[in-house]
Amino acid sequence: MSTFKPNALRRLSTVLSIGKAPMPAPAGVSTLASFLSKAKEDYLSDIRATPSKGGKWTVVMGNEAGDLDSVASSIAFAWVHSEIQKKPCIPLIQIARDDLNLRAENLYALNLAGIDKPHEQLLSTTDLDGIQPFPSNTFALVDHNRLAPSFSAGNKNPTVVAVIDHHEDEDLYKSAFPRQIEPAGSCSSHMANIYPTESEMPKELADLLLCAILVDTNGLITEGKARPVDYNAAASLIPRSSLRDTIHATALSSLSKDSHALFSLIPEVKQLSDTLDAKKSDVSHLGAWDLLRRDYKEYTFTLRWHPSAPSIKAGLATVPVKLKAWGSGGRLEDAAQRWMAHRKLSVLGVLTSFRDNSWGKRGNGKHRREMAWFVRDGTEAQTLPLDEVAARLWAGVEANREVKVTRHKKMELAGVPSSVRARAYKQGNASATRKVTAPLLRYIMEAEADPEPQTEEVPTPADTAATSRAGESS
Ligand SMILES: [Mn+2]
Repeated sequence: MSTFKPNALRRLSTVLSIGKAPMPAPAGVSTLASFLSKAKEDYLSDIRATPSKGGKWTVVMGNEAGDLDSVASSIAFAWVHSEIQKKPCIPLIQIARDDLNLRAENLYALNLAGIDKPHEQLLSTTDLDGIQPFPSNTFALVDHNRLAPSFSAGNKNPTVVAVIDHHEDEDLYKSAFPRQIEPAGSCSSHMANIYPTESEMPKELADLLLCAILVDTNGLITEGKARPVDYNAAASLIPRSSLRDTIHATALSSLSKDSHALFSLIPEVKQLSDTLDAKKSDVSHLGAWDLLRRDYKEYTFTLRWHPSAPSIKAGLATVPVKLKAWGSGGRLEDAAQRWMAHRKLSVLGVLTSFRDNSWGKRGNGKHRREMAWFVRDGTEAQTLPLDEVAARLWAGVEANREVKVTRHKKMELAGVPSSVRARAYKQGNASATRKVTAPLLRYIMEAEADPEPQTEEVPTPADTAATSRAGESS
């Protein structure tokens, strides 16, 4: 906080002087929760009775990591589409129902937004298990911008009608409208900023979006990932959120546009952010298996350099605890083998992000990252050119000047079978998140020419550095 000037602090302390007593929560059912329950019930009854009825629905999804940003953004989109634009729209949370429990910060924020039985109120992939092809073909994407293959496989005319995101633009779906893919700390900020001004936003939705923004920007601190779009979003959300009852109204209206960075100093905002952060950081109850699937994304690559150009599946798991604390003694190798077999993966990257001297809790130590990679010759599909793929991966990762890896001497990964190759690294650049690693992996796997580690730099997209400040990945 040392970057704030004393006069700005004084200004803030005068405008934020009084906090009114918290108002009791209004009686009755949450607007947002009843909307979600009804949408889920209607959607499931439509597709179960007459599968073709799925065609009248727009299915909106966040990414398959199922983080709060994805959950909040997809719910916000569905609300606007259904309740304001009067077109049927259902948010699909891209994780299994039981996996909702892996993110305590999500449960907390959903509960704050009146969604107190998310397992019942939200549509998850578990609700659609075994239904092939996917029962709807109109999609909206938030918090990612490429439709996963399982939604288009065997599906007639799958169409992406809208994209709102803050990841690297993959240049797809050019006729989608809106199609807004711009850097931001949180996709939820885009959702707040494009909310129709003439319509009232339910308090619960403001709470949900605000929580997501706080999680993604470390509480809107100036040293974090927050950008002007995030501050603008928070400025519009706070007066509509349940914080409006505890923060004095004049305090908010007095915050001028250029002092939005001071949001992190409002006690009520800081308290909410600290609570979410504590929930998110406490993964001490999770073992290796849960840690691998808690924050996980999956990709399909075509090995164009190989004569038969096979397609493979690869996964990237982000884990907020250092490898040695949960993966030593063969635990990482074991969990990785099981997860790869379960997901039919040829490549798995485990990306850790943590602070020194901390066990899953936020400490004051230095922010560090590690990578562990596994390449596996699966028996499910075609035989993988195992050693060629592994050699490309090691060479490509080791040559990359953005991640700056060195071999991890304390993680030998000796406990893998002969059909698996594995290597662990320490990352020299702790700011390079999965937003950097995912495009790098795609490049290494798909580039037709051999990556030349000695003479040629492996490129990473120009805009990734800007979206990958220190902190957790998105
Ligand atoms: Mn996001």
